Amino acid sequence: MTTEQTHFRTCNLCEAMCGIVIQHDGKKVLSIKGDKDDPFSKGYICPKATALQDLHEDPDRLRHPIERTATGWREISWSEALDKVAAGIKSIQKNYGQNALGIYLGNPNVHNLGGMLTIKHLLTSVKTRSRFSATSIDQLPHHIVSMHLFGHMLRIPVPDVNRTQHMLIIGGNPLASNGSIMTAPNMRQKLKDIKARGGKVVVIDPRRTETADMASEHHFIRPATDVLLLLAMLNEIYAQGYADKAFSSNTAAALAPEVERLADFAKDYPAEKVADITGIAANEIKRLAKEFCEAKSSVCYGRMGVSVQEFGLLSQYLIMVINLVTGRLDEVGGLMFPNPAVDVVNNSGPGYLGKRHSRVSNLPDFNGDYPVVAMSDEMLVEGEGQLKGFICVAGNPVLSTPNGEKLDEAFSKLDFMVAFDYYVNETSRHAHIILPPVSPLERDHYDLTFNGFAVHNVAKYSPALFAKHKEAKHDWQIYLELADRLDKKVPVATRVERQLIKRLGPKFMLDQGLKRGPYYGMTLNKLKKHPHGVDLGPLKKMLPQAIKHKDKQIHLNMDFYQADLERVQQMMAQYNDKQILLIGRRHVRSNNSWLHNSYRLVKGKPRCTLMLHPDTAKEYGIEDGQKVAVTSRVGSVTIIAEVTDELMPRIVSIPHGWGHGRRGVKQKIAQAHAGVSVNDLTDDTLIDQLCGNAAVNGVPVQLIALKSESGDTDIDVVAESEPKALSDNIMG
Ligand SMILES: Nc1nc2c(c(=O)[nH]1)N[C@H]1C(S)=C(S)[C@@H](COP(=O)(O)OP(=O)(O)OC[C@H]3O[C@@H](n4cnc5c(=O)[nH]c(N)nc54)[C@H](O)[C@@H]3O)O[C@H]1N2
Ligand SMILES: Nc1nc2c(c(=O)[nH]1)N[C@H]1C(S)=C(S)[C@@H](COP(=O)(O)OP(=O)(O)OC[C@H]3O[C@@H](n4cnc5c(=O)[nH]c(N)nc54)[C@H](O)[C@@H]3O)O[C@H]1N2
Ligand code: SF4
Ligand SMILES: [Mo]
Repeated sequence: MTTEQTHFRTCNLCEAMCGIVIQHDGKKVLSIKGDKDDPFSKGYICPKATALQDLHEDPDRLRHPIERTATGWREISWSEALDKVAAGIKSIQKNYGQNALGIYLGNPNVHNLGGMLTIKHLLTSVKTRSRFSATSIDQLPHHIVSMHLFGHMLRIPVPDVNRTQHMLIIGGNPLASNGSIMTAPNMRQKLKDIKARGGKVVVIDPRRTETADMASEHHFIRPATDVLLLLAMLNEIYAQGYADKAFSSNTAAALAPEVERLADFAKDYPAEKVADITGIAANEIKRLAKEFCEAKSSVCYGRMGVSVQEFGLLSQYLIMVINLVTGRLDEVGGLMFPNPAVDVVNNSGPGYLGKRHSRVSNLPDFNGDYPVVAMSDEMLVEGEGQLKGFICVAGNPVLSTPNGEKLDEAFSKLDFMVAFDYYVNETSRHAHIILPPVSPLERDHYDLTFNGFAVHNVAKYSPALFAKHKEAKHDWQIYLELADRLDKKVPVATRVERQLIKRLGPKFMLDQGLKRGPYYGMTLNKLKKHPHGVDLGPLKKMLPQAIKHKDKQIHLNMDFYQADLERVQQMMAQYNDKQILLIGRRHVRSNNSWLHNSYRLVKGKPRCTLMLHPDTAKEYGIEDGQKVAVTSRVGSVTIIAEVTDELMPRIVSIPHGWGHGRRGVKQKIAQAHAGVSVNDLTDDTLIDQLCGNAAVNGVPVQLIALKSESGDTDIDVVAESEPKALSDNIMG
């Protein structure tokens, strides 16, 4: 007889680290609820938490390795699969060179304890320099700013939301996303609390989002013009004399030798000059700056909308600089450095930009990864170094990176591809072999990354809820078993580490990290005794010791950023305020491209719609519910219009992660709610040239209203390219 039991864990689906309580009978999940005793999330969860059950039980989720044959997929044993993958990789590298093998690491890697701790073994064993990751369509600017200023790419300060009196949110929608580079469950309550204690929340966004709706104030802004708003604010901060006042009382600015030079940085950008382009009136910009400076405490925070656009890096730099010169960095209620129990900063390299450049598009690498926008050309353009083989680890770049159709085609031409994934999705359908890991409920969890971005210091460990099937494998086991097959001659230390991990599981490394961390007496055993987690207190002042530069000073690296103002000038000179621009959107029931196979999450009104303002709709003869062809330089999609004054006129929005109608996908529920992929419109040549980050917000598009009878047959959203059968290729 099975009895009902209770299990506590931390949800690993997004960055918020919510505590959950799972009732189960030893085999099946009975319910998933918020854990009221979790010191961090205090009972809050979002609707995605229940998807952990759906994912675990999903009949479409792969439980065995599969191989593509001329007649379809067939299950194969792990040893056969790993042998074939190793042979495939070796053959590519022998025939075309070490770097002819590409590898892409998707977002879920950073939500995976075992994966994070062991990925280096996979990377060192495949030895390729052709590495890519989701970072370059996401938080790359945050890493570069922190690397420059504080000496480490992961030394990223976060808003002290629990204590601030004024929060200026630029291009973030934490009510849908549950926060990012700001691990902060229940942002609705946190923002309510700011207002309740007499503070203010200001949102700058081309869409009146869920977050904007509950803010004290919201301003529309034309996409990718935030850099102008930020320059004008910086200019005002000096013009109104706030910067000088801040320096005298503030330690962080005193640590930045170049700070005086900032007085001139934005002098050519008075509010009057940027008002028309941004869409925010000059007197409003002046007021925004004044109120930010006069609040008892304040913090400026920018996320996807400001990072993943043409001026993402310069904008994130300006956000940091504004916090610095107004005395908000490393201050209670400002931008503060978390102090996680496992100090990832001290256990990893600081990062570097532009050591190498991509072969075809000549874009800089960051910390060994080339930008994702370079990926398809590296496969399609012939010549020495052309990618012929590929490993996709927990990612779906066909749906998640710009010019998805081109990438789709590129993958279909590879000689060999392997995907480590739960599903046959839009990307892994091109693989010759798919290696599926265990479900999140079958593994131990600790957030190595997101504790480093948490707005309150905590440590929480979750053991696996269910034992995995004896033949199933963790991601870390897949990495190590492949590494063993690929490089037999490894240094003794590496061999010993691999043996230890195999024997003890990667959690022994977590234990070491906890013991070496900043909290005396912290061990894995201690965390096991506290199933709800351990409260390590509010954020504390961390400067100057948080700085990783040897001289313990903040390096503003001004010349590098100042040079980018030339591009800003060009943008202003050529600006066309009539252009329709496309931006993205997130919904609380969606998670990038991969939770659409949970019926609970996709049911209801279709969410993959084109949002546009009534005036824009009228101008193009578009009615609510009508089909619209949206076209960009790279492609077209047909999508249903959702007319709403949430959007700024001339700005349209489509969420990413949809487009499951491509042939060969095997996720029944997702296919029945297919939608279209916005990344069939986003452009791999539209980038932030300062760092190579993708620019998916602010994409120029054209709109055409379609008569209902024209349907979507004239715009083909189903990929033409069918993957080559494995037997046609090197394994045959
Ligand atoms: N236009 C536009 N594009 C965007 C964005 C946007 O805002 N607009 N957002 C961007 C951002 S911020 C991100 S992070 C990227 C995400 O882009 P990706 O990381 O490329 O894509 P995901 O949709 O997260 O796909 C994750 C895949 O990993 C698999 N998976 C999940 N968990 C595990 C696991 O534990 N192990 C393994 N092996 N596989 C697993 C899932 O089945 C899924 O197929 O998308 C980016 N793309
Ligand atoms: N439910 C859900 N939660 C998620 C995810 C998900 O897919 N679904 N993905 C997770 C991931 S990987 C990430 S990185 C985070 C992202 O977390 P957020 O950055 O908070 O997420 P978004 O909803 O993309 O918010 C970006 C906002 O920027 C606005 N915007 C677009 N262009 C511009 C612009 O040019 N300027 C300004 N000022 N604003 C602009 C958009 O309208 C949008 O409201 O969310 C994470 N959480
Ligand atoms: S907010 Fe994120 S961590 Fe919290 S329950 Fe939802 S998906 Fe899980
Ligand atoms: Mo992301």
